[in-house]
Amino acid sequence: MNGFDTAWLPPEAFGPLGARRTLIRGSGPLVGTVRDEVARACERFGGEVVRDGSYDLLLEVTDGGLGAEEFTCAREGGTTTVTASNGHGLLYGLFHVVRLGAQAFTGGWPREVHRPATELRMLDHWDNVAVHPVMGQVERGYAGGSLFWREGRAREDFARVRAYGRLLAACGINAVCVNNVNVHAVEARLLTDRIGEVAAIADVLRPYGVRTHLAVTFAAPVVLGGLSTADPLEPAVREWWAAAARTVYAAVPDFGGFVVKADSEGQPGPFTYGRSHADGANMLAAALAPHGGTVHWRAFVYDHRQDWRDRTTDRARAAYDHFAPLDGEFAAGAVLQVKHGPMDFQVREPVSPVLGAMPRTRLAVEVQATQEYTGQQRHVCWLGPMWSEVLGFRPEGESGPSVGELARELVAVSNAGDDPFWTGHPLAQANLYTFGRLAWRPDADPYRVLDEWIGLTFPSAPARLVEGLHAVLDGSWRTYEKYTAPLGVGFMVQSGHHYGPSVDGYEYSPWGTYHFADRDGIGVDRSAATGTGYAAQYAEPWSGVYESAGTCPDELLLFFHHVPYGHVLSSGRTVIQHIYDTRFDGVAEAEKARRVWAGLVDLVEPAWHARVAERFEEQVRGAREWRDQVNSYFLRKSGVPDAHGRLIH
Ligand code: GCV
Repeated sequence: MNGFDTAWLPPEAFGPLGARRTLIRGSGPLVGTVRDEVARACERFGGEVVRDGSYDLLLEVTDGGLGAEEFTCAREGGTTTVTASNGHGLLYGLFHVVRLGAQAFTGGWPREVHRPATELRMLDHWDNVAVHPVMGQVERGYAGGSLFWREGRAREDFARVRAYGRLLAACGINAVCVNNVNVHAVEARLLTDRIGEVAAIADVLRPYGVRTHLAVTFAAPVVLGGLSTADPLEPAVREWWAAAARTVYAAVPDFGGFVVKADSEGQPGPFTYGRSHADGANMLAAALAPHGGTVHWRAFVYDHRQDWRDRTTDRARAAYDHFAPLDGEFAAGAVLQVKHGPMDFQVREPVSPVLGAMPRTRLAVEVQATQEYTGQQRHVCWLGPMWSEVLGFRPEGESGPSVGELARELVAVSNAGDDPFWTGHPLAQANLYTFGRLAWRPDADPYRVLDEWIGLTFPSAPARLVEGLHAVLDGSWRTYEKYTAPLGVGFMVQSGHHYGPSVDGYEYSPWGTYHFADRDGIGVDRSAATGTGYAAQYAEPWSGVYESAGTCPDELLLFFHHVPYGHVLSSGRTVIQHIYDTRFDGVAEAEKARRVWAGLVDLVEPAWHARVAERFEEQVRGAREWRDQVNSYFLRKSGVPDAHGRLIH
C-alpha cells in the first residue's frame, strides 16, 4: 500500500532512475512546497537538492509571462528545465516531471507550455461534521469517514489532509468544498462561529495550491443571524451576508467562496420569498465580490414531491425550465453548477441541455466521482470514458463548441475518505486522478490518463500488470451499464441507499424517476410530439435526433421514448432481447475481470490485491443479482422468452 504522503510518487523521477541533482530557484510559499516535495523524494529514492554547481533538473520561477498555474518544460543538453511564474505553476511542473518519470530525463525536446483549460477544478465533499443519523458522516460516501471532520469537529491531526492536498495538486485540482451541500444545523455554523475550523483546514491545503470553499445554507440569516427573513432583496439580509463574508475572509484570506444547494430536496432557497435563483445567487456573489470569491449555485432544482400519477411533470426538464430563462442575469461572480445529466448521476443519461442553453452564464459541470449510482466503490467502475463523452458532447452539433469548451469549471463530488486506500475500492483512485486530469484538459484521452495513473500507482509496472489493469478498468463503466438499468432508463435501484437492484424501487415514489414498464413496453416519452417535450430543450441537431425513436441512439432510447419490447434497435436486436443479452454479457464481463485480477496476485502489493479481490466477490454477486432481477422482471412483464433459452427465473 502506498504511504499516505508518498502516494502517486513513484521512484522513477528521482535518484538513480531520474534526477540526481535538482536545483530549485525562486521563492514564495508554494516554492517551499516544491522544495519539500523534492527533498522528500530524494530522501526516499536518492538524489539531492543542490544550491549551485551542475544539475540535471532545474525548477525555476522566472518572469516568463506565464499565467498563474502555467509551466513550461524542456530538455536540452542533459538538463530538464521547468519554469513557471510562481510556485503554483512550479508545483504543477514538478508533478509533470513525476508523471513522466525516467522519460523526463531521456533524450531532448523543445520547450512545451502547459496550461489548464479550465479555471477551477474542484472537489465537493458531501461531508458532515457531525455524523448524520441517516446519511452517516459522508453523504453518499463509500471510503470511510471524512478526511476533514472527526467526532463533531475539525480533525486535530491534519497529516492526512496534507497528504490529500498533495494528491490533489498531483492531478491538478485547485479547490475543495469541505462540507455537504445539504447543510445541517451544526455545519451551518462553519460560516460563523466555527469558521476557525475551516481556516485550519485551509491552512493545510493552501501550500498545495488548493483553495477552500464552504457550503452554506440559504437560510443562514434566519437560522444563524436571528433575522426574520432570508429574502435576497431585503437590505438587512444583504448586509448580513456581506458581514458574514468579511468574517470569513478575515479568517481565510484566500477563501474560494460559497457552494449553495437552494430550493432542492428540502433545502431553503429564494422561491420562499418569490425571488428567482439569479436574485439569490447574485446576493451572495455581491457579498463575496469585494474579496475575490465566487458563489457556486447548483442547478439541481426539481420537485421531489411529485405525484407519480402525474405524467405532465418531468423531472428531466426541471433544471432547464428553472435556469435557461435566467441566462444573462447572473453576476460575474456567480457560477451555475450543472449536473452533467438532467436527472441525477445515472450510469447513462444524455448531457444536460442547460449546458448548451446559457452562453451568457459562467458554467461549471458537476460529475460524481463518488459512485452513488455506479456501484458505490464496491464495484469497479472507471468513469473516465463517461466523463470524456460528456465533455466532448457538442450541444450545437459538430460545428459548435464542446461542453469541455463551454464550461469554465469542472466539479466532482469527491470519492475520497479516510479509508487506508483513500477510496474504499483501491481502483476507484483512478476516478479521482482521471477527474483532475480531465478537468485540466477536457479533451485529453482518458485511456492515456489511465496510463498515467497506472504509472504513478504501480511504479515500473511490467507489461502484464499494465495490460491487466486496462483489461479490468477500460470497459468497466460499460460493463456496469450492461448488468444494471438498460438503455438509459435509470433508477432501478433500492430506494434510500441506492445500492443493488429494485426494478420498481422508485416507480411509485414522489421522486420523479419512472420507467413506466407495463406488459407491452417500457420507457419515458420525452418527445415534443407526444411526450413531455424534454427533447425540445436541445438545439438542433440533437432535438431532432432525440425526438424520433428511429434516430435516438440505442443507449438513450428508453430515456426519450416509450417503446414496445419488440422495438428493433439500430443494433438489430429487439429491446427485450437486448435487455436479456446485455445482462448476461455484463455478468460474464464482471466474472472475467475478477479472473484477470486474480491472475495479477504476484504483481500487486498483497493488501492492495486482497482489498480489490474482496470487492470483486461482491461485484460478481451483485451483478448476478442485477441480471436475475432485471431479466425475471421483464420476462414476467412481457412474456417474451429469451431467444437463446438461458435460465431466467
Ligand atoms: C447531497 C442525489 C443524492 C443526494 C444528494 C443530491 C445532490 O439526490 O442522492 O444524496 O444530496 O443528489 O446532488 O444534492
